[in-house]
Amino acid sequence: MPHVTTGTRGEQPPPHDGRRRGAGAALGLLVVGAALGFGELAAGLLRVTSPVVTVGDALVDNSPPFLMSWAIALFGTADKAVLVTGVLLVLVLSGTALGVVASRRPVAGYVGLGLFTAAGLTAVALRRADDLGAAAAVVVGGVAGAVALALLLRRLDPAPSRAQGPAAEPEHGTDAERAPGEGAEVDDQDREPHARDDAPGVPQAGPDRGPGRRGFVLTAAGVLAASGTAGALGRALPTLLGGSGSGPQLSLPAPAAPLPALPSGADLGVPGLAPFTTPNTDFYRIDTALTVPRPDPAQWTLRVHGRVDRPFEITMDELLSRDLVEADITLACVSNQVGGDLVGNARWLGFPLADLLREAGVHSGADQILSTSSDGWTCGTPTEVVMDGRDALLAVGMNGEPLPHEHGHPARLVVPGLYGFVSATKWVTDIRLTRFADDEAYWARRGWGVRAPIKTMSRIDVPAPLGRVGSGEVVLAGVAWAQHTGIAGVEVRVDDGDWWEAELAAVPGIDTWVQWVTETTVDPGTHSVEVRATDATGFTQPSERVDPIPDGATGWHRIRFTAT
Ligand SMILES: Nc1nc2c(c(=O)[nH]1)N[C@H]1C(S)=C(S)[C@@H](COP(=O)(O)O)O[C@H]1N2
Ligand SMILES: [Mo]
Repeated sequence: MPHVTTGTRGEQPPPHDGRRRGAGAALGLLVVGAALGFGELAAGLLRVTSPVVTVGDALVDNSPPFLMSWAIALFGTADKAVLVTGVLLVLVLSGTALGVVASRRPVAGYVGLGLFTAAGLTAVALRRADDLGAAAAVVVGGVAGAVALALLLRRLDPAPSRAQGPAAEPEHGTDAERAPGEGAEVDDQDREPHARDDAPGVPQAGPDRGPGRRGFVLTAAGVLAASGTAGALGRALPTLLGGSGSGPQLSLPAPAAPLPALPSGADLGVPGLAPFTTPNTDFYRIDTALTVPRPDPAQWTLRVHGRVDRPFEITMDELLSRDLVEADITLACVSNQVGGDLVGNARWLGFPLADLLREAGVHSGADQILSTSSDGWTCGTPTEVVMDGRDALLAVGMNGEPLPHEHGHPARLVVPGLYGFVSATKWVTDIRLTRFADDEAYWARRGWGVRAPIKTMSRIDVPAPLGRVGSGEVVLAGVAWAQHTGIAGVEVRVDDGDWWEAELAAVPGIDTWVQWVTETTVDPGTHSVEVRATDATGFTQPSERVDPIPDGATGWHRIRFTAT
């Protein structure tokens, strides 16, 4: 138990600003921790979105497009981690400030907490206006913060009466009303030995109050433990309560007409080359959700409505009892840079989206399928594309398993040939037929394309960029894609020499990527490789480098490697 012995016996203690600030900062952090922990617990109990996530979501949704593009460009798929870190940093900084101020002016602490709570409620209103539970979780967090603040302030500032003797010992509650000028007395806690010496034999505190500093530390430890437990419990509750926490539990029916196995030779098995089928656990993940939504399959419904003759709603049981089909489809993200890995291939199981829409009877003129996820993300897909006979799916399975939570469990859309942001709604719960003239989806509103077919693209996987290989015979390999068009050829050149045709692996159809491979001989030294694909329409990838925004990157992928 450290004792601070500055100041001499009998002197008025000088105000120890640094120490007071330190205690205040700790207090502020504990208060923020209590608010977060109990907010998390309330969210877990009420089965609603955690306040932190709601705030993060609201930030994502309401940040200006240039900021989002910048964040995606700069941080890629780490953008979420960066955002969460940023939110936590802001909380730590403002919590510290709140504590320092509150240690002098308790009222300001409560006002600050009120502002936090108001910010949380604003986020709820912006993001899930109809969600009273989410609002309640925010309020619970705010109240917990206030309770922690009251408890800690009491301990932080136990001694205004000491100099005056026990008769003047105030009720703890009045601490909060002390005038700011009296803040210097905070330091009395540090001077416990002196205070004690100054009034020997005088009972220092009520039975509930330890010596000041010790009392503060004990209370702080108590608040920390309670908040930590509450937070951990809140986080664990969804898993403990709902069966869906531990992993998708759906049992999928077999497809009514199973696809044949992949053609032999679809996967060349070249070390370092992306496998033809991307394992679910390696599949790229892109979405705006800070925490993975986990709609309960038992409660899940998909509503199909809008400009249709027969709006309806379908449950998961009804969906699974239908004749499901399989399709091999390569998904690609519009944000993928030339050479990037925001692309993956899977065998999807689902119900044909066109059939579903036909049941509803789509009005002519309803040129946009506006789909919405359980967390409110929206996506606009051209109706004519989905209805043109391609394997657009309302998918429930991915590579023989229920959709992983990260990839849209229990149901998502997959449309071959369109970038994910205009076609691949995960956690889909609502499909409304509308017109592009009437409604703008999430990314369209932020300046991205409206109709965004995937651009013909190719990538070099082997050698790895800046990789080292032995000189002599060198294997070059990669993938190329032009979904729903098909790849006709892939050309490669080394050190800006002549182009030559690479060998293409087998494919199950025109909706997947294709592996390519070729060989060359190189001298020791550094070399470049470049690749370009030509699709089945005869169109060859242009060399011109174009940024992903608004509707996909172009350019030839070029890497350097060293032969030794
Ligand atoms: N609900 C929801 N679905 C979404 C998105 C999203 O932000 N929210 N992002 C889309 C984008 S931009 C892409 S590229 C694909 C990625 O799907 P994946 O994460 O399964 O690879 O999901 C699409 N579906
Ligand atoms: Mo995307």
